[in-house]
Amino acid sequence: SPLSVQASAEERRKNKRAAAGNASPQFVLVISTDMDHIVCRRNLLEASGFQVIAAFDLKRGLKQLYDTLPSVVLIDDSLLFNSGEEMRQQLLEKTATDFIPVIVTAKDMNPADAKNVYASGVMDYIPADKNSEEISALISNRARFCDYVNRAVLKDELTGAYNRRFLNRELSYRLQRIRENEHDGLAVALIDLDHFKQVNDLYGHAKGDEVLQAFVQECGTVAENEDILCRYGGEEFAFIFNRPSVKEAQLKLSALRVRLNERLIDSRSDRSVPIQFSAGIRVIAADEETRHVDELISEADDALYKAKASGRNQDCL
Ligand code: GH3
Ligand code: MG
Ligand code: MG
Ligand code: MG
Repeated sequence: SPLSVQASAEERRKNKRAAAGNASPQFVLVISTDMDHIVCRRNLLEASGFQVIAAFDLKRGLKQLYDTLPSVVLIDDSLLFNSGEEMRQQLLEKTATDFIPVIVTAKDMNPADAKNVYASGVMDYIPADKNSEEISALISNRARFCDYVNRAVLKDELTGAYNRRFLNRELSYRLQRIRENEHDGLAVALIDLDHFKQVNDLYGHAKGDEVLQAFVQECGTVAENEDILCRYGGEEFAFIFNRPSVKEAQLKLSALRVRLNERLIDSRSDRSVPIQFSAGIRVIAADEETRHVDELISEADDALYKAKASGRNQDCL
């Protein structure tokens, strides 16, 4: 089919997630019953560097929306407004949550409809035959907005690690994929820096901030492709490892300990102290009946508490 998309959904999401950090291809989801319209938009958008994902009805469009997190959704007004209230709400809620602009195209523009279209949460309402250069520029503009906002909303400003909002979103997505048997499982390490208050007390808050940044940098050196570090809050982090192996998680954490030990807070000072941490590891196997993100985190937190109670600077299960 001329509309087949080569990259898998997983691949597209990966790109999309990377886009929260760097420039990478942006996806436009075109939902339309009109094959000619889709082909025409696809040619236009691909020429501008976008990748196009197509769906012929709202049901399939919704599936693509969840799987690929596009930067813009372009949809026929007839599909958005005649496919049933429930699916329309689902599209509008999901795009609002992920800050994905929705552009509605209409074959016959009715100015009287515009108010209702905008009131529903749609960002742009345009004629389907609008000049193609103008459409390209509009879509680039909206895609930029989407990526900018997502970056601002999903990353922690101090350290550049992902934030808790991203953690919740990413973990629930992965748990869902595990339930659908499309994911091999994962491990989460909940990490809390040891005696961090002392770091602030000894060196000042600014130095404490630097330590948090250094910690995140070192985590980057042990992370593999799909591993993700999130700042959970304060001096607590969640490291998501993409394989359900306790052993691998432990190996990465000990590699991290070695790196941190070599990187003292202030090597010129005789009061130098190494950055140490305690961690609680929770593994979710592919066949486990996984539950809610909160439960997963809370179990990792229990293990973290054990590590603290057992003398810190160690991991527990
Ligand atoms: P332990 O976890 O080993 O029990 O001891 P702790 O000293 O780390 O204990 P606690 O969790 O109570 O203290 C965490 C400290 O981290 C308190 C807070 O001032 C500091 N902190 C949290 N966020 C930041 C931050 O963004 N920058 C700096 N500099 N300090 C922070
Ligand atoms: Mg803490
Ligand atoms: Mg604490
Ligand atoms: Mg602490």
